Amino acid sequence: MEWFRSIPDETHHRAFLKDVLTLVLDEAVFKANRRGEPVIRWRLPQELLSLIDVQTRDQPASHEELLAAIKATIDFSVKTGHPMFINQLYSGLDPYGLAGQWVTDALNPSSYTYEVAPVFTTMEEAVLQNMRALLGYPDGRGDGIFCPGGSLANGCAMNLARFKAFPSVKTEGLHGLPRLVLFASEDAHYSIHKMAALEGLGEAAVRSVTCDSQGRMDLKALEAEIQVAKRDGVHPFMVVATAGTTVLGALDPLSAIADVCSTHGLWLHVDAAWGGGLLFSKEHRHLLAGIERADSVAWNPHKLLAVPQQCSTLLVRHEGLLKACHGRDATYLFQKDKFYDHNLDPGDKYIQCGRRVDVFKFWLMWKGKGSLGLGKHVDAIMELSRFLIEELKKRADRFKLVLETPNFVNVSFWYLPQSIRNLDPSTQIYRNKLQSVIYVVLATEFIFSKGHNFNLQVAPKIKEGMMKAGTMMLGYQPLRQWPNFFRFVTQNSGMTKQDVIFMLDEIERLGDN
Ligand code: ABU
Repeated sequence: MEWFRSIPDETHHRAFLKDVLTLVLDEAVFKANRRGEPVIRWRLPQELLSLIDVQTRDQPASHEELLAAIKATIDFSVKTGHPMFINQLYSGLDPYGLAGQWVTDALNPSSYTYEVAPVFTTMEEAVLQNMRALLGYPDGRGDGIFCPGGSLANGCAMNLARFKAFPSVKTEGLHGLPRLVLFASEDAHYSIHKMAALEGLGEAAVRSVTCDSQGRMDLKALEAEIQVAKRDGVHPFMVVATAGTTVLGALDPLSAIADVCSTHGLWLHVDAAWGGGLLFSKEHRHLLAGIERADSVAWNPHKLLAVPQQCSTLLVRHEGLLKACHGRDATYLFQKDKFYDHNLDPGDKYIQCGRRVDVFKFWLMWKGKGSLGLGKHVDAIMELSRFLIEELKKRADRFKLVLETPNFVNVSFWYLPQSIRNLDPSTQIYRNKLQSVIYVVLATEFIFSKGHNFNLQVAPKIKEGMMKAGTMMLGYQPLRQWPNFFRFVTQNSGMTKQDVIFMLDEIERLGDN
């Protein structure tokens, strides 16, 4: 087989691409995501190496070999569009989104100048403006960028907030600046610490604010931390509020935090990477009340709105600040004497130079469903999680909610296997602890002391069972004082109530095996 040249030879290239497309549609899009098909065919790396030849070689592979490798890659990859992929803050497979991804990839643009990406740079500005309008910025004014993930969106916001307070930081770095600190809740995303380290603030610059019983930033604790910082002689410059914490899905009280920020002259950044999509829902958007007062907002449409990975944005109230903070005027790209208005080139307000286009898949979904359709998508997911809460309450002898009344999509819960439930009811441990969280801790210890093969942890064992059976993927984690619990999150509005029941039944089946 002759090697493929990069200028398309229509006969050969078309035949190959058609074969690949058929394979992808059959194996990765439709069949793969049917109920009853495995979410994953779990294999260890050594087994995978015997199934897929991952080495690249001097000699070209034949088309048949390539098609076989593509099929194996699909077979042994996780089917994130499957209704039972409920593991992470992304899932679902949207046909418009996928089509948008394909069109983008076929055109292979880099979105820094109007001349190489006229349609996409224009669409980016329109979509960012419409997102700002949804936030509640007057007429959608302000600025914004697409980011390579929510962590970098948060990092850019921190950099902007610091630049606004101390513009000299761009040229002089940290020299001569006071010790800067910012505030984020103890459940804020870990990127805040990462970015503080990356940006020379240091992890210790992030003052952790305790959460209330629902996982929301505690306002009294925030005020107290600000006072401590001022007493310490350090310089507070920013508060990071979270609209949808990763584990509990908590929504910080944004209006009240905005009041605190305005009293103390602090930049308010809202990390709405997860919760931002609520703004499309007429029924639920009130949960983000106060977001319109933020100086900046990180919002990932690839999360709640199920846009294909990756689609992250940073929206900013202050016009011109991104360019002032990030700009470098590289003359080989951003010539001022272009034959068109050079202000159409968005590239210099970004940190990256070359940049993949993430707007088109989102634009196509928004266009194809309308704001109303995206709102219905959010409503359907919220309804599903309310249904799960009811089901968990019906099974209260077997499941225990971590938060009794979560108000976003996340539903966190423990499963109490039969071996725990069958504790002798006459014992003190049973009588005292059945209804309490402590019970779960004691119960896992009890299992361990009895030599049950639960490796001290119920959730990891059930997780292993579901992945090896391929029936579903559901995440778990510990949080603060709580031992491992399951976290239900979905972004797949194709998931049904029957799927939720299947999930609970499957946990019971695996947990009692
Ligand atoms: N910030 C990425 C979220 C990962 C997850 O919790 O699924």
